[in-house]
Amino acid sequence: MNSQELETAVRLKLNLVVLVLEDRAYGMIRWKQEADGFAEFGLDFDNPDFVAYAKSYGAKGARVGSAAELKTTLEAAFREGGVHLVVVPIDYSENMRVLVHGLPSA
Ligand SMILES: Cc1ncc(C[n+]2csc(CCOP(=O)(O)OP(=O)(O)O)c2C)c(N)n1
Ligand SMILES: [Mg+2]
Repeated sequence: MNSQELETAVRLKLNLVVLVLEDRAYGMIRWKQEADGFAEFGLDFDNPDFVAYAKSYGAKGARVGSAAELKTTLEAAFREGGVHLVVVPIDYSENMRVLVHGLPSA
């Protein structure tokens, strides 16, 4: 939640790959609140163009369009070196079914 640290990473010439899970929301907080029976409130947001945002810092930016593309994009980023931001559209809508209702309680 402190994306301006991209500046530090670029300035120090780090080899760093950052993943952004893009859901236009505070997704995990929504999921936890729902699991605890709270009403949903104020959790949806618009996102910036993260690829353009990364480039504005002098980092490389990419957005994946499929699960298969994630692997090739990450491999290329690690191979190339430098600072990369990889945007991954994510769908948390299965969380309740899989991770709450689908798991036996401890
Ligand atoms: C600087 C800062 N402010 C607030 C928080 C509290 N916080 C933890 S997770 C979260 C929501 C994160 O949303 P997002 O980055 O979109 O991740 P998602 O849960 O959607 O995957 C917040 C506000 C924090 N960790 N750091
Ligand atoms: Mg989010």
